[in-house]
Amino acid sequence: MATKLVYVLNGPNLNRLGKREPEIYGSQTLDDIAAMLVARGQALGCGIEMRQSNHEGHLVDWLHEAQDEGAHAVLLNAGAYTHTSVALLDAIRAITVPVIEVHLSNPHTREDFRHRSWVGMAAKGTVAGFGANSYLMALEAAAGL
Ligand code: DHK
Repeated sequence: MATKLVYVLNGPNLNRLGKREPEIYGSQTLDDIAAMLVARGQALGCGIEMRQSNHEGHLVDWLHEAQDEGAHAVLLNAGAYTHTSVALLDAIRAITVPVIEVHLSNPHTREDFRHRSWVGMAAKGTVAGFGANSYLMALEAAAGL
């Protein structure tokens, strides 16, 4: 089975997972999630390229890179940039690789300012509210695209 390359891009503050508001985001670290994704990816025939940055432009650059590297799909948890970044919306529209929006929490049950998602306006779909499992569910969906 040919390996499908899946970029998993994580935005601001997600490097603090495990320590950051665990009642909202859970106790698993981003490294824990990466390990889960790599293991599930092996079963699904997907190679995982895991990245995190607190800087918006890095996420834009990595979306372009995913296209240039021939990625099969991108999982994107843009953190708070989800709710603010027209640049990310434009970057998703600038590539043809399908992007799946991922969130640990369910932003729609939280503050009003989290209800708008610029990422979601261009994403293929969204998985939110299942903690670290949101990433695994999104990977299953990506593998099936
Ligand atoms: C992560 C964040 O950092 C927040 O800014 C989003 C998202 C929700 C998450 O649930 O993974 O509002």
